Amino acid sequence: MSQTRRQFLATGAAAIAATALPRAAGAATADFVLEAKERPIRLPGCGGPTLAWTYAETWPLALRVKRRQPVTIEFRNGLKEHSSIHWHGLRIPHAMDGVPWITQDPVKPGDRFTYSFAPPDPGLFFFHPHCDDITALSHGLAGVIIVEDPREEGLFDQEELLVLMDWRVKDDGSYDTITTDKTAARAGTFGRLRTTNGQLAPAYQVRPGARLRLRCINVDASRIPLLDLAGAAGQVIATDGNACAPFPLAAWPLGPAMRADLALIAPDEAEAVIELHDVWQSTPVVLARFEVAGEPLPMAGRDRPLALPPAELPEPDLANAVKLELDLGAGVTDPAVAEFQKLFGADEICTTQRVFWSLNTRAWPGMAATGKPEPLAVMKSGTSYIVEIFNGTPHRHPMHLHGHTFKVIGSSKRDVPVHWADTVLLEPKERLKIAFVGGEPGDWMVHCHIIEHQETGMMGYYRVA
Ligand SMILES: [Cu+2]
Repeated sequence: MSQTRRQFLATGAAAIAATALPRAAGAATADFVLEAKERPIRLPGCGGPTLAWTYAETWPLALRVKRRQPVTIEFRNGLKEHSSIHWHGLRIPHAMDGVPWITQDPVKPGDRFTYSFAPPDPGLFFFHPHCDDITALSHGLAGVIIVEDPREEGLFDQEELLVLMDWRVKDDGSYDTITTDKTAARAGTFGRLRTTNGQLAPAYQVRPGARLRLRCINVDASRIPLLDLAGAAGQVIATDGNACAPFPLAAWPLGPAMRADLALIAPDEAEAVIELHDVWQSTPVVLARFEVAGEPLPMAGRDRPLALPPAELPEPDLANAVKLELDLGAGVTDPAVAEFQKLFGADEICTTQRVFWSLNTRAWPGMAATGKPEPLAVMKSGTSYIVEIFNGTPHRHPMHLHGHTFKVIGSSKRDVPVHWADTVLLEPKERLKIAFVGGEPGDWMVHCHIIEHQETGMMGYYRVA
């Protein structure tokens, strides 16, 4: 690696590190301390502050950890409601999965809980609470965690983390309507202010010929952008953080909680501009800009393929897999919900208040200390499964499975490349197959990541025995 290339790499890394919480010092022994509380932030174009819920003084927050290295993260709950942290996409022990009443007791206001795990897979992951998510996520209570892998060192000259989120705010910075029954029963509520890293289409400088990695994550509760690039050709090199056989980027959908790593080589012309677009509408929305400037990087870097080392995940045995079905439904009234909720007592924030959606004709009643519904299916650890998901609704649903990374192996409607994921988008009337190996024993949530769908019935769990 040339001196210029190395210096440039260091600059790129520093830009990301600036958003990470400092390692805890003093009394705490955890590697990171995350204190969830209300903090005022300034959003672009707003006349006043927005009272966000954040885990740290910076938003967005990005933690960097190392693959297979134990990490401890102390969560302090400075909110007025109980909470927990779900580590979305990380294949970590069940007791660390962060779902109140299912994997741990809720962390009460003023209390603490220490998460500890050694992340097994490299990539870009997500963390957030798992009750009252529509309030929490709409107020920004989310973070990202990047798991570094020594196999990836030196593959790129520069990387940028791009955290996409709509803010449901008015011009004065105060909150707009977070949810309505009408939108919860359809595509979800959309925010007016579309941001990338909390800014309007932020600009980054890149050198001519630079090998650029864009780690994109959608932390929004509803929006599904179609990612595309203008000014350079891009490849998708990782899906939900997991390396894939690179494929050309062309209107790749990034549903809530989904991630995509894009790779490209910056053009040679100084003053060229590359833009990351959402091409869902006929007029693209610019999500970020990359301005080419400075001395060109050596030609030698451009011949290597833009790819990551292959993912190292449990490979499902497709020939001998047990087959299951998961039907996504709309407009269901499930009398079992009301019956179940009689058990619940006073915990409101985990309770399903309205039912618009279902999985296998059952609506999720919520989480409670006093019990839970039966699982969607019982699986065996180490056995391979193929789940055929059918979306019988007129809306799209990004479906997430906790604690497992699955392989998307086919669709009835789209030419979807085989890829690893923990969240997969289903188009209306689409049948899609995923395959995976039953993981650690425990109850693992399955749900839509359009949060208003999740919180109005579209959730359940698989029990791995
Ligand atoms: Cu949904």
